Amino acid sequence: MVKAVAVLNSSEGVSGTIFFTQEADGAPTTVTGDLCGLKPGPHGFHVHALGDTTNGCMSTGPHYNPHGKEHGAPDDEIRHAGDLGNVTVGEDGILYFLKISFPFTKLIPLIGAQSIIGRAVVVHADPDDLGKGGHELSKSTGNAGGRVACGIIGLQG
Ligand SMILES: [Cu+2]
Ligand SMILES: [Zn+2]
Repeated sequence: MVKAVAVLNSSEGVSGTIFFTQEADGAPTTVTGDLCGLKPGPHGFHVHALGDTTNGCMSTGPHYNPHGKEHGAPDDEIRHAGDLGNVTVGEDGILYFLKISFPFTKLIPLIGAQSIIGRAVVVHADPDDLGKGGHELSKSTGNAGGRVACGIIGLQG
């Protein structure tokens, strides 16, 4: 089993920890964790291509997209590998992840050539429209607004 972790922080008071585990090569990656300090409601949640935070979350690049597709929903055929949809935050501003482990997380492995180790996880200010909002940004970012917090995905023992 391979385990990874991303510690998220932001100047806007958002913090949290996201955990990734993959049992074996070819298995889906399980995503768990928690976040606090976000405004209530849905927030876009993605794996971005780069583990670079030299200019904050802006330098994490676009959504992780090794297959050169358009942005979409996690259960769409046409989507970025890093498209994890939305996480929904309760009225208390805290997100308690249950567990994300669906076939779609096969596209974010921790093992192999397309591993997400060394990339970044990003949570956004606004909802991800899943490519269907009709906005000029829908097919690239889901028009999910600013990048409120991010963390680099690193190996965990
Ligand atoms: Cu994003
Ligand atoms: Zn995307």
